[in-house]
Amino acid sequence: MASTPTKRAAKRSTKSPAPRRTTKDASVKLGEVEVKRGAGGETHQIDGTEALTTQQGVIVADDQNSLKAGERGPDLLEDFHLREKIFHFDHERIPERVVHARGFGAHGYFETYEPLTDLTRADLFQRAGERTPAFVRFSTVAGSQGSMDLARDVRGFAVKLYTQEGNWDIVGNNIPVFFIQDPIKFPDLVHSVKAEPDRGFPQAQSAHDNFWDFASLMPEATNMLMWVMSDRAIPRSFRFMEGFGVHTFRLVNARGRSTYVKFHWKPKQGMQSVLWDEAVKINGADPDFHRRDLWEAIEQGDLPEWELGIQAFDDRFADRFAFDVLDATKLIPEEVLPVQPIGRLVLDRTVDNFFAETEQVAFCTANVVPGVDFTNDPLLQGRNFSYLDTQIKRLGGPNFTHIPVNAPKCPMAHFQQDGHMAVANPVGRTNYEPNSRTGVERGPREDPGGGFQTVPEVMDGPKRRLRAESFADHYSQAGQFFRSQTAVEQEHIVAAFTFELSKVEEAAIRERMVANLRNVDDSLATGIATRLGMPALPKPSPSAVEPDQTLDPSPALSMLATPPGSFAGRKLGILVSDGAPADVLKVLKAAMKAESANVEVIAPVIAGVTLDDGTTQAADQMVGGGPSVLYDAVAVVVSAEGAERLSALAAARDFVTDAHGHCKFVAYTPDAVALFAAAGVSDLDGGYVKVGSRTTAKRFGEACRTLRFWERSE
Ligand code: HDE
Repeated sequence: MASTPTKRAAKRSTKSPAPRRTTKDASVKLGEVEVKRGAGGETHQIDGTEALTTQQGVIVADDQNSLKAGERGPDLLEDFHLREKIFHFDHERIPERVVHARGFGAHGYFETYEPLTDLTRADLFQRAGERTPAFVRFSTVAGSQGSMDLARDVRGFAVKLYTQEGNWDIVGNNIPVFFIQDPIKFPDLVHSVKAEPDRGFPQAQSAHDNFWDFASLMPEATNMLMWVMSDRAIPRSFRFMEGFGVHTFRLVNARGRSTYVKFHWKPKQGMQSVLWDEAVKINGADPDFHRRDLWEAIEQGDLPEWELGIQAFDDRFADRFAFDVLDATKLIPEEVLPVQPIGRLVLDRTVDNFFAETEQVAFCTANVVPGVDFTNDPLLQGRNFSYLDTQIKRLGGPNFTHIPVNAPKCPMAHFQQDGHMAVANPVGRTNYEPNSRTGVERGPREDPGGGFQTVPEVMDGPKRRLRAESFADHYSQAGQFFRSQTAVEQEHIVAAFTFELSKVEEAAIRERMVANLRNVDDSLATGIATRLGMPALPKPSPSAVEPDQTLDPSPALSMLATPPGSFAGRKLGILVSDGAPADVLKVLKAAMKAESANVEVIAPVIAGVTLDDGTTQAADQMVGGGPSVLYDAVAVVVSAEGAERLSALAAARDFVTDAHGHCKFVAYTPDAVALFAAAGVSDLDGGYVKVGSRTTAKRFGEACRTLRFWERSE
């Protein structure tokens, strides 16, 4: 008969009190599902603390020393605790995603605004106010799991909606177009951007020969290149970026009528990016900047929110539109076809365990529900194969849907069984269909009425490997994107191309790229060629279709043309010193509260400072650990003596020079001017606000709503 843990432990140890069996804290929560620690859902306790056990549930008496033969003798094979511990550790890693390896996830819900019965029979769109649980994972594409957050890259924006009729994944990006038109080029694209195979670097960067060699030979990538060289590719945070389903999908109503749709996620917080110089410095100061931001916002209750919108259209629109709606390198401008809001996504819960949820979540474009269907976008068709396939490799077998984060939250019944790590096998005797059983023994049956139906699109045509003629215009929308940007954004694009191409060693690649860009916009190509020091502007590369330079600009493509006009959810960094005026600090904090913004205090030492009224101000960061790149705006609130001391610190001077160079709004007290001068900033332009009272602090808060004082860069 098995002895109780209490008896066993009592026999084993004379020192520690006997552990008791208790049901307190008997389970851990992984997502929605409670995982019991023991079969009985109990844990062993010693003095109110959970007892350490092996995976077999045996209480461990000594976790400090392995079992040895003699005091200085060799380790013994019979040490099952040592072997189990090391064995499990050895197998902790699973293959990282081949792309989008670095990601960060959170839970939330999607709320439907109004029923969309006319457009779709999808269950989640049938009732106003319906809330559907959601899991979202944001990611970068090129870097490994341990790479930095602020890489110049497209961001993944993958949403899993646990609807009552199955899981629906919208596996999108923060850029509405893609590099390639055909899935057969995806491995080449990814090989080219990842580390070069012989040397194993660069990490998480497109600024190298292989990427630009490939990109310059693939004119279809040009539109996407414009986006990745724009500030969209260095977002301020996940909360401040748009998301796109990219492909054209279908919504299908109960009568089987299908409507084409493009999906858009619009951040309620507005869009915001950082400058390249900031991105580079943030990567050093806080490589986890984006994940920390999302984590903190949710933990503080400042819940990130996006509106889901659709561009809905029919065949008539598709036939008339200048570009093929099945071509993922093209978008439909919002000015041509407005985005209609249909619901909102709110992220309200951080994960309990990064590995269990963020790492093991498995998205798949093929996860659609009745009322949603695919189109023949070749890229989408290719993805439908790839995602399922890659999960099997990554998660080790076909049962990854048993993992709580991947499991549907609606009823499920099928005859699929066994395989690695099967934890939810069907019960009963019958595991095949048809069968002659009755009652519960009969098992599930198909439902032609309620089940998923594919739109019966008529297909006709020869079986061939080809690229449709309608996919041939590679430059017109790239030019439209460039011309839709503000002057500041255009300058950033020119600078980004210049930087990236300056890292390319082979002159021929640089030249070929600039030759392609001549088909986009001559001012863009000339600007880059000049900055690269090219002796002559190359001829435009031949293009299959004459680029249309007359497309109307689309202001919706520019971030700065559509500013949020709000500082909410942003962060002010206040640099303080001993003797700093307490009343100014107080009014600044109040002004930021009124803007729904956060404040961090940066002091010469982490212990904080003593203010002029004798109170102590704790610090969130010491000056070397809280550079101004981590903040959306800064304030320098110091005493005369404090300014002098700070002037001697390189980190404090950099705090000012960077904030200035990055066009940030700066609040200051009069004594700060000495520090500004030491940092080489003597011309205090309109972005500097002297703060001494509630009114001036409020004025500063209002100025911050513009996010940056761009006039400084002109
Ligand atoms: Fe992906 N992509 N992709 N992709 N993708 C993956 O699936 C693939 C594409 C996107 O947070 C992989 O689970 C092919 C477009 C996101 O877990 C893989 C093609 C868009 C994520 C894969 C594309 C995306 C992935 C790697 C061309 C925007 C991360 C790991 C036909 C609409 C999801 C995985 C997460 C991940 C294949 C193109 C977005 C290998 C073959 C276009 C957001 O299956």
